Amino acid sequence: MSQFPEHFLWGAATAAYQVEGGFDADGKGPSIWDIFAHQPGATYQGTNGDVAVDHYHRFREDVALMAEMGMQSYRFSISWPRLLPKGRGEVNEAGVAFYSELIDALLEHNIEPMITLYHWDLPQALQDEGGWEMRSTAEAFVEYARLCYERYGSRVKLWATFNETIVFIGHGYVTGSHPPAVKDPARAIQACHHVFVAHALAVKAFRESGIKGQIGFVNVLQPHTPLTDSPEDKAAAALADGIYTHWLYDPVLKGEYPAELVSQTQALWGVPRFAPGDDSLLKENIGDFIGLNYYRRETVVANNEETQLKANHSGERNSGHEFGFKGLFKFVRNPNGVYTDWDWEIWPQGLTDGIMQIKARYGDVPIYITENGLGAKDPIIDGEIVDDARIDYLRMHVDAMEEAMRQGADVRGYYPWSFIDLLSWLNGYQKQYGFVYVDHHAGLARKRKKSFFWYQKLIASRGEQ
Ligand code: BGP
Repeated sequence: MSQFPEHFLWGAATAAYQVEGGFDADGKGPSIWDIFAHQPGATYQGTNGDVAVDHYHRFREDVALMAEMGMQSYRFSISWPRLLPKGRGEVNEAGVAFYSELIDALLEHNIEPMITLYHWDLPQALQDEGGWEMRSTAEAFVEYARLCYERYGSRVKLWATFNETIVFIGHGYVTGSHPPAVKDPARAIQACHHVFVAHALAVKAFRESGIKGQIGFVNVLQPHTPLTDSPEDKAAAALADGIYTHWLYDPVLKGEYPAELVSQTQALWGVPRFAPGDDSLLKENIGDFIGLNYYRRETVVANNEETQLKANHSGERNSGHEFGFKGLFKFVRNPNGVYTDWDWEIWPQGLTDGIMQIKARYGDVPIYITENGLGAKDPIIDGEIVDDARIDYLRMHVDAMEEAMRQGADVRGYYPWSFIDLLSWLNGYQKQYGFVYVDHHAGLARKRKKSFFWYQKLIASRGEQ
């Protein structure tokens, strides 16, 4: 029997920089991604989000497609510098109006908006002042959050503050592959702390605003399995889990850092500096839900080799994916694993296990699966986009999510990544995730893929199909 209750939300997700385009339209200020992606060699073949898939101008057409597919909710992010070009202060009313019209269009089609306030496009003006390393950025974030509550709060019930700390902090301050392209774990730890402070301040402001809704945090869910049973590999996998999961979930779900892990890693990157009052701020402002983005697991070994932080951005299998920190852990290929062209292991069981681990550690926190999907170069046969591999991937993960619900997890919605083909941050437009194809050789025309019709049936049958 289906585990999906009537109020379960079947949705899909996107993020501003990846779909909107209009990067300098109607008074928008530059974000760190606008600047970064224009630097030679920063992204795969120099792709950027200047135009993206032009959702900024075509959102009505896109919302009509969402409605046709039967989507009940749409997770999208707001571009902070579209609303506040300098990050704080003067409001760009044209930017405010864009999201206002988008929200109205969604509601006209009975599609519940879920807003992500921060999906990585920090106003460049704030980066120029030091970005997330400065506590003042957390204060500017709350000003921005309040503006969004004020303008959209009467119409929007579901809110998330941040998307995936591990990615924008990890890549922004450790691997250096995202802006601001720093490679210094100690700076990462402090920037990350200011993100938690910003989250807590925004949760507090949300509750003060009286909005009748829920606010949460979105994190990557990435299980780590040791390659062998050796105590070294097991310890390396546990450490990777601790860093990827506990370090980033505990502060927003328990209001504190995992003490044991903090002392274990102190010699490597120090400890976050707290300002007076941070302790109680974090503890008193736990969000209402957690959003989980699940794509893959990693197989882990202990690592004494030099640090290597290379990822596959070309979509050619086995093209130099080597990711490991000296003395900590290294990700290796699972010899029995099934992989995507970008060397991500497909492991649906990890979604069930991961959800159950969250429940075991944090209790009955409501969960939304805020991202899940397959990045692939979709086959086109006789003009049709026959993305059977995506359908298989999503079907297996819907089953895995349902299994966690059967085991008692409170999962309230599912948002595959992504509604439409869009810009993959470092992999260009060739890594497709959408239900809707975008033809870059035909004026960005939209076309329904095979998975569009599959998801339409899945929603109509409430997960049965
Ligand atoms: C998540 C991000 C998304 C999206 C997705 C797929 O980390 O929240 O914005 O891009 O991953 O990743 P990629 O585009 O690198 O394949």
